[in-house]
Amino acid sequence: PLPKDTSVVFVLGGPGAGKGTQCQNIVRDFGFTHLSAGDLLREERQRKGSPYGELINNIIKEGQIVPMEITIKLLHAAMKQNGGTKFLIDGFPRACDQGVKFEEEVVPAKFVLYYECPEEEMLKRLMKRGETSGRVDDNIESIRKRFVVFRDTSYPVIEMYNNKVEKVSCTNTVEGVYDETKKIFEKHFP
Ligand code: UP5
Ligand code: MG
Repeated sequence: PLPKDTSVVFVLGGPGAGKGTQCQNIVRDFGFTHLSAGDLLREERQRKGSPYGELINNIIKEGQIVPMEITIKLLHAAMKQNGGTKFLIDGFPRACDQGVKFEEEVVPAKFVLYYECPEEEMLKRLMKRGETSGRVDDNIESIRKRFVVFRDTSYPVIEMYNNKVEKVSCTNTVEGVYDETKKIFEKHFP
């Protein structure tokens, strides 16, 4: 079981909005542990002996969503193993039922940080990152699919959490976006 005072913040936003980038700054200033669901899935995909390697790879390439049992198991295990009490859960939940299940089985989220970004900006960032990232989903075909899944399945999560959502616009510089982010964390974790 997790410590009683465990705090979780869901960090959401479309593909390439800047979730991972901002999480690094929050970790530095507010002592959180950053757990990217996508990173955990990519790690699991590479792990020798993982029964899910191929499944995860295919789903990620198609921009689809990995079954939540797998993702929640990886997140929960990483939280227990880390031993800390403050977690940024980046890129999860990607569908409403995933949020419900995680909050039931693991811990309720304190709030939801939503990075809002227009698709054309996310597209530009991902195409640029794709020149060097080596990610199987940083190509135009996969990116288009990721956008559709975000719009249809993941955006409703933001609507579901409604009054628990802190929205930050991402069309600024990394520093500008972080200024806004920082204010939110200072409010919730004084
Ligand atoms: N950049 C960042 N901020 C910038 C700024 N303000 N101005 C200019 N440039 C900026 O940033 C993306 C790029 O933009 C970087 O090059 C950065 O320098 C630049 P990053 O911080 O990496 O954005 P992020 O939002 O983290 O983008 P990411 O691609 O990681 O988001 P996704 O949500 O698409 O990817 P994730 O790794 O979370 O998931 C990948 C796949 O895994 C999913 O598509 C899905 O198939 C699967 N998945 C699940 O199935 N379930 C899950 O729970 C999670 C993932
Ligand atoms: Mg990321």
